[in-house]
Amino acid sequence: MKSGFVAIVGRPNAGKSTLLNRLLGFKISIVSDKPQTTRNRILGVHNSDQGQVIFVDTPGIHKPGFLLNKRMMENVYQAMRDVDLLIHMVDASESFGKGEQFALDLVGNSEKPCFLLLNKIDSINKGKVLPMIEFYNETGTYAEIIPASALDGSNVDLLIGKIMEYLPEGAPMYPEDYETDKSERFLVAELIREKVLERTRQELPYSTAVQVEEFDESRREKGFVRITASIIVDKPGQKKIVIGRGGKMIKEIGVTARRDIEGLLQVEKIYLDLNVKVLPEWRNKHHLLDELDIG
Ligand SMILES: Nc1nc2c(ncn2[C@@H]2O[C@H](COP(=O)(O)OP(=O)(O)O)[C@@H](O)[C@H]2O)c(=O)[nH]1
Ligand SMILES: [Mg+2]
Repeated sequence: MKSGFVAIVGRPNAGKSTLLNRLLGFKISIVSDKPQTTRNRILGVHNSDQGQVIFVDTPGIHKPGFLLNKRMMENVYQAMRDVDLLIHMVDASESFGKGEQFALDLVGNSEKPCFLLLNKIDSINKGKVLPMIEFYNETGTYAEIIPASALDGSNVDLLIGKIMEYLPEGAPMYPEDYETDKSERFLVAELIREKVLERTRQELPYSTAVQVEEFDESRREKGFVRITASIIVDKPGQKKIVIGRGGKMIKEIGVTARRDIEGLLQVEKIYLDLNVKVLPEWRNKHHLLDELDIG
């Protein structure tokens, strides 16, 4: 049996969280078309006849500005130190630039074996794939180069097969029913944040956090859970946007989040109480980041 840790790293928006969800077969890490969606390290456990792979989803590799971003990058470095194998994910539909070079150097300097996953091949001209493989092959950084699509699942089985070849022999580290290191509370907050990200633009996605204040599961056996959560923003103007005209936006966020949370917790009905709080400069304050369990 094989057993080991694999970190999924790469630029923001490469598709890392989409891949983690695909590998596990259910949604554990939120996904959006905005960069810097993932802020924490998120463990997801994959079991098969061949062994156990513990995948670590990470924030996108970027140059940090706020304290939040420094902590996000600290998560990337730590994940890279702690694992047996790295998967560097690249969005193959984007042209190579400075940001990608930065990521390439970062994984190139690591002593861990590293795979390159050329993602989003569903969205590009097939003729572009071979030259990209050649380009990355010449860097000498990668043990394997795999074109794939996290979205439609192409070559994801192949990826798992290759991972198994590189992982050490060993007994599983986690029991078979252990899915993630994150609490339901954390996952609930993330699902709500995902709904905010879907509906906002520019600065707002970056300056939003979600905190679950109350998680009342005293009636869970009967199929009801009551959750109170705050959507945290940086400025009063942002609060107005999140609430929306006549409360329209926050209502939509609530309706869509509730559906997902019902699926996550496998209960019939969630009562979701949402409010919006302004916490200026939360992204630069250690105690708030700790309290919000971010980074
Ligand atoms: N066409 C296409 N889109 C993808 C693929 N993988 C991810 N995406 C999209 O890319 C965006 C970023 O995905 P996400 O998983 O959040 O990226 P992350 O920031 O690296 O975690 C989302 O809009 C995804 O739906 C893929 O294989 N093909
Ligand atoms: Mg992500």
